[in-house]
Amino acid sequence: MSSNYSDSKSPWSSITGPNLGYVMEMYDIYQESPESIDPEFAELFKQYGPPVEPGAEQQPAATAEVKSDKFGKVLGAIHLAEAIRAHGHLASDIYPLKDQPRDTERLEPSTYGLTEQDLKEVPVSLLLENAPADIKDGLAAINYLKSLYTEKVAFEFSHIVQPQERSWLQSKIEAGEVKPSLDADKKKQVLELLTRVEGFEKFVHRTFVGQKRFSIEGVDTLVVLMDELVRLSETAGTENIMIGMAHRGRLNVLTHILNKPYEMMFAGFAHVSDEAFLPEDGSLQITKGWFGDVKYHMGAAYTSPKGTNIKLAYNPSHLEIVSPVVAGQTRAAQELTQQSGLAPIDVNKAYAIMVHGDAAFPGQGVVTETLNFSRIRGYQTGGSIHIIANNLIGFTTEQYDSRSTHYSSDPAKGYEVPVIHVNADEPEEVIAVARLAFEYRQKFGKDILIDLIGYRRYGHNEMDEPLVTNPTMYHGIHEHGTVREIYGEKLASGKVLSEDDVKKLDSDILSEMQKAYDHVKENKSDDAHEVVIPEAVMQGFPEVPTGVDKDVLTKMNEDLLSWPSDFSAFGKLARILKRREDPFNGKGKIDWAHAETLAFGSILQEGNPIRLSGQDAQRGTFAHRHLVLHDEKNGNELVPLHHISDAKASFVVYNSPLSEASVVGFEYGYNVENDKALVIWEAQYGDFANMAQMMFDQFISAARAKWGQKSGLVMLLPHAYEGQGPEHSSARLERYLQNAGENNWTVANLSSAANYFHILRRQAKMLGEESIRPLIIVTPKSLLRHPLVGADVEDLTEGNFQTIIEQPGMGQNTKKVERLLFASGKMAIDLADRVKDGSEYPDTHIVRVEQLYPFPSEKIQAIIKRYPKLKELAWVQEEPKNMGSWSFAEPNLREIADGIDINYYGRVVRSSPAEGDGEMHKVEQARIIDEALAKS
Ligand SMILES: Cc1ncc(C[n+]2csc(CCOP(=O)(O)OP(=O)(O)O)c2C)c(N)n1
Repeated sequence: MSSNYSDSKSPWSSITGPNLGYVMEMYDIYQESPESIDPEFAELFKQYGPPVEPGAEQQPAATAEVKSDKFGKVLGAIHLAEAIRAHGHLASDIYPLKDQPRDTERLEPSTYGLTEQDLKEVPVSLLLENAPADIKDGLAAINYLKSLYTEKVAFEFSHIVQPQERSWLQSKIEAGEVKPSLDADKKKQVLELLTRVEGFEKFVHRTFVGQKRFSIEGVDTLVVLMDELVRLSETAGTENIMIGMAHRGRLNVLTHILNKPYEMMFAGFAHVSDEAFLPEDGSLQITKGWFGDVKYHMGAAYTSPKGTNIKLAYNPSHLEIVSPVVAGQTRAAQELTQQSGLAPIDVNKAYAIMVHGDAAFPGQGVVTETLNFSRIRGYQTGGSIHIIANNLIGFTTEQYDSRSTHYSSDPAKGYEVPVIHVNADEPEEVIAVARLAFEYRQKFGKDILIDLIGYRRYGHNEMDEPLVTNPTMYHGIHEHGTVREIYGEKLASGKVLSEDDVKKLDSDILSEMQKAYDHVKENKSDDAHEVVIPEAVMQGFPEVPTGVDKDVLTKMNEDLLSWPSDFSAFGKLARILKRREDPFNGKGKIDWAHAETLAFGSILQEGNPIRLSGQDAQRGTFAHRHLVLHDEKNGNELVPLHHISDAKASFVVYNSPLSEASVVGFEYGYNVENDKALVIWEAQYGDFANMAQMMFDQFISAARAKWGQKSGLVMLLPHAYEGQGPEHSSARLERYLQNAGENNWTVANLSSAANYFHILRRQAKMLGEESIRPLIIVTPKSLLRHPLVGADVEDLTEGNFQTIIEQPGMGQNTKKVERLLFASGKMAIDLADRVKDGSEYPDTHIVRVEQLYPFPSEKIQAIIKRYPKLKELAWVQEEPKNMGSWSFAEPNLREIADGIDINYYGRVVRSSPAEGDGEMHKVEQARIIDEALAKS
């Protein structure tokens, strides 16, 4: 067979690298049995002979030609090179303690039947594109690849689907761009930063003995990494960096990334007010609640001299839960919402840095929920930079008890996130990795993960003795030098600094800290600063008119129903929606969804953007909403709310991914960042909200009291007992009422579309005000289209939100009424259905409690006073007695009952919220109504 490969017409001339390897493999098979390969290939081999590496004629004689009997060796070398790229990470030197096995077997030439001599004979260009000039043969190429893929940085990116991304990463790595390249000045800066990082921990350790700080020591280079990202962001003109992180190293990040002065930090440890030490230039902003939180949960916002805003999100103890919140904050910072239509997004304006723990990352599902946002249109932010501050331990639990994956970072691979592992003892490599990650995000707009592998110098907190539970690991740690020591020695031996300079840097920084603490002691005010509940929170929002001018509503309704002539709406839906003209012509009622759309339109006209999300939120779980119409012929989307006159702000409605925790967190974060936006999350059914329980407990209900963080988030929780079983009946209202306090949120269970219209508008008017608070609305299912719930146009043009509604027609004769029944939502409508005009129940009056919290005591008291013969106040509810609103309402009623009997009508105490059987439900519901309306 010919071995003259220089024929320029050869089809092989344009085939390189792994593809060439494949062709060679085919050729090997062809030689054995020509008929077993693709006939087209066989024909080419017949005509042109075996493949050749391109440009072989320019190679030195030794490598210009590959004898066909060497194909096996060449193939082996190509496989070896690919193995280094794909599996080099398993053999890499990324563990500072060197306590993990390095799997080098598949990187040995012998595994592929190769000797060093064989490798020397393999042409470089078969193994490496654009090889550096000093790489002269295949052996040198393999060693070069090993130096890139198996030393202090390791890469995993073969799981990425897009070839452009893979080859971009490969070319960056193989061009040596992820190798240290710092000049002497930068090296000195890095040492100074590391000295500060370590010095801060040392200073606190010995000055505030026994106080928890969740020391960063062992992953000190986390600060170096974040500092580099900040610098890169400043150069790129990024406006906002949103950081989410847990306890580990947080105080150090606050100090050295958000520039919270040492004085403020030490004042916190000394339990004295830190206010006096807040920088006067306004560069640092910190909010505080009146009830407070521990120092390693507090956030801050810092504006760097170059104008980049860096925000560290306030954070509960619940690991990883802040990730989606930060994603939502980031998205809000990227969107332009002050014009009608969709909100355009500029992902270069902001990005998130999410710092994770190595045990929490694979353990907490909210991490993958958040990763899943990365390419979903309503939630993506053009890529977050994830960092695992990997100390190889969680509390006392070692990796083998923590996860089933090889790396902590492995869940990210399912989301096509490139993973870079880096030895945390190597600050220069860490900086190189930061640069690659930043550039990758800018280029591909996708998440990337840096697994910063170090160790934890102390126990979980500094009082723990880790030798008790993790002796082997900690014997190793006790013998291991600190990152600063190792780097200081390196700079000294490289003559960048003298040993004395290194020592002096350390002592100078410690004395700077001592001075700062002396300053605190000299200037401390003895009274720990007391933050009081803001007046506006306690007062509540005034009753403001929320009606909308009839002409405005009429025009809006027309706009909403005037679709472009070339838009083909689904016929049946079009007919249903066109019926929305009727109430404006004096026929029929405005139903729940119609009222909602009109409220949204009016809010947009008043300048507040709206973002609504939830599972199937566009159509609505109960096929009632239809805020996005789909052209039946081509699937094009039409959002009628984008076409109303005079809208001044954006409107978006997204079908969310099927998750609650992360979506609620995201919407919460969005709303914190854009406080003028009406942000609404809707549960598919109300009780699914308990999948996001920690968002309600840790953020939505408590964030203001803990951190002074305001929120106007609206949550719609479908609820009602309609015989659909335990999981589709109750929104677990009791949970929200149990957490109610200090006017932290509004909880409503509504029975009227008009009232829904007004409460949404009232909420929009509160946005950006001191009195803002989240709003939880228990929303209907069958009541969505119920005639007793629908509104007339006039109900929307006048008035405001009604915290209570008296049953029309009842309670007329004040001298006869002996019983006052209270009910909310569907229960109130069931009662209304039964009593009709009320004429058969002269001794009874029904009051619908629309707003449960804050409880409308004054209004109820006024009604009680109206009826001198009252003998009974009765709470009627559909939920079991230990659920729903009874336990909350009872003490509130007792306070104003003035001795009148208080009774309960509803289901008995149960462990499950509703019957599984629809017929049983009907019997039970009828019993409650019968008993509640039994005449005395
Ligand atoms: C949701 C949740 N569960 C349990 C804890 C208690 N806890 C605090 S830190 C910790 C270990 C975390 O390990 P890792 O994620 O590796 O972070 P590290 O502390 O090692 O930095 C645990 C279990 C918590 N804070 N949050």
